[in-house]
Amino acid sequence: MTQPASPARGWFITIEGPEGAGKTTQAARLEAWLRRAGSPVVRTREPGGTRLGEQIRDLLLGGAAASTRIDPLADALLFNAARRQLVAEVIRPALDAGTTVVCARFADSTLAYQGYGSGLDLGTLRSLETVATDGLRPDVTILLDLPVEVGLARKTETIDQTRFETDFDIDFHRRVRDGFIALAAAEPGRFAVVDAARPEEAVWSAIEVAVGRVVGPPDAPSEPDRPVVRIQG
Ligand code: ATM
Repeated sequence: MTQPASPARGWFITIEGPEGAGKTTQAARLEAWLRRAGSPVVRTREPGGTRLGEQIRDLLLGGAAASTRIDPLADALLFNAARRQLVAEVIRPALDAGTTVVCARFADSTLAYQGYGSGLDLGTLRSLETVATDGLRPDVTILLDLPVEVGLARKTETIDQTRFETDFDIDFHRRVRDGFIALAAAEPGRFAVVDAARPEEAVWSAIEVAVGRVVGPPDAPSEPDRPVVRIQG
């Protein structure tokens, strides 16, 4: 990764990855770590994070969705509708106020799932993303990568399965994983790829290093004129 110039707003950090990668757990640890550093933080997720977004999440992932064959473009539009509301209501105001935002999943998930997974045109999806986000992009994206079999096995041990685990085959999930890896390879300055098959503590250590290189360690919060340094992913 290359350290991006300090934004004249809060940092926007996203955590991406396939199912069972531990995004929620690691996002919570990152939030706590940033708070200890004295940084105001908002942690949120996609789809969701607003009242409307959580309703859309329910539509897309709840019980009713299991009995509906949802068209991939309808999927993409609904994920982007939730994204739009989250950007407008939560993310943009927080960033403008100097607050760091940690978001579990963002637009890369649509490219990976509806693009690489379901086969929608990536250019179309990028256009939708730009409309939904007004071009807002994360400063740092942590990709928690792990073999699909490992991630799906972790999910079958839990009760929070969605149609993505029950209705989509293993090849779909392999395409999603490969898609995330391709997205990371195309933007090495934004992405840090972390091996999420390792124990939680080791995964956290890698995230701490990757984010710390960009925003500064907890005892040295970033300053607006921090010099840009070159770092390894
Ligand atoms: P989790 O937030 O629990 O990871 O579930 C959200 C699901 O929505 C996830 N499912 N699986 N597997 C991925 C899917 N999703 C998309 O397909 N496109 C998107 O744009 C987003 C944000 C999520």
